[in-house]
Amino acid sequence: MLVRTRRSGFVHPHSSDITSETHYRQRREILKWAAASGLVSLAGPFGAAMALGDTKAATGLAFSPSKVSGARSSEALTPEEDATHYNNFYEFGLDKADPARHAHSLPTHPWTIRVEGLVNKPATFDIEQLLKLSPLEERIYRLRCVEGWSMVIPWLGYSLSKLLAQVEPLGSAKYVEFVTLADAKVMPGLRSGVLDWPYTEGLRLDEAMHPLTLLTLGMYGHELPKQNGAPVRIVVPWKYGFKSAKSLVTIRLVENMPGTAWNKAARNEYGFYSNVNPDVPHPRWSQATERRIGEGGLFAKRRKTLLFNGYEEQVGQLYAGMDLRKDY
Ligand SMILES: Nc1nc2c(c(=O)[nH]1)N[C@H]1C(S)=C(S)[C@@H](COP(=O)(O)O)O[C@H]1N2
Ligand SMILES: [Mo]
Repeated sequence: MLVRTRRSGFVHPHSSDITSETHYRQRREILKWAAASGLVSLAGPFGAAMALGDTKAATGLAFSPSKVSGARSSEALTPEEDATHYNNFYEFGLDKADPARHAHSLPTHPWTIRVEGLVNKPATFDIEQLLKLSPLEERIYRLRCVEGWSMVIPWLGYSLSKLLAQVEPLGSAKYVEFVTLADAKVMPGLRSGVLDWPYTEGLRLDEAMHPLTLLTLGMYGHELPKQNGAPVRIVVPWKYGFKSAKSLVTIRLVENMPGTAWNKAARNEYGFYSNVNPDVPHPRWSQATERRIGEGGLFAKRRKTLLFNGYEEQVGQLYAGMDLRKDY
């Protein structure tokens, strides 16, 4: 548990939760950012709870419209409790409750991410370096899972393009491959053969460079919970949730379209692009509507799914001239 001191307002680790000095500094960076941006004070009575990493508060919190990007301000945030207890992270089990139950075993500090492949300056970054690279922004994005549910989550991060610019992609780089951690010692889910581990994903380079593609280090005003892909993940809001790979260890720029975990597992069900599209059904179910997690469970009215998850205006151009039924 973390405690807040009256003098500085900073959060110090309690003796029961002494983590490494780096971990502590990383937390402090995120909290400093949250305070500086007014996030904590804006959050009013929820602020302290958010800063303390309490997963129960912040329900339906209304942020000032100027902070909203990528989601209509009329949409309520998904309660943090739901966003952190209804997860897909197959490395920790197949049940939605498994990641919250088991991901505590994931050691996230120290952590480095390697950016390599067809680049001028391959480099390894630790989390502190990532935090220094660019100010964190809050991006409220819808996340639409291919299974037919969605959430609205306030992520903290910055455009992946800022990281990619650091390594200077070569002209021959056409795709970006994301490789996530696969450590059987801490990930009980690796015993299951549902996917070919490590979980990998990919984007076309122009998709990866699109400003909406978020290198994500936090959510709800604090660092990412482990079940949500700590310490660093990708969020691609116009694509099905599985494109948003968690707990990244390598980002590789490549010439050819990379294989992806779900495409390898079921080629006819999950294509490379995986853009949210109400008109292209999954072979086993419709994608026309979705259930918003936190809205009255199974009895809540389903919402209409929007093309590109509602981000058509921003990303539609990337697919001009493509047949989205063929390139699903
Ligand atoms: N490494 C890894 N990343 C992953 C997954 C996974 O199983 N392993 N599941 C994906 C799926 S299907 C979804 S819907 C989102 C869920 O993200 P969230 O739990 O933060 O909402 O993570 C994606 N990223
Ligand atoms: Mo998903």
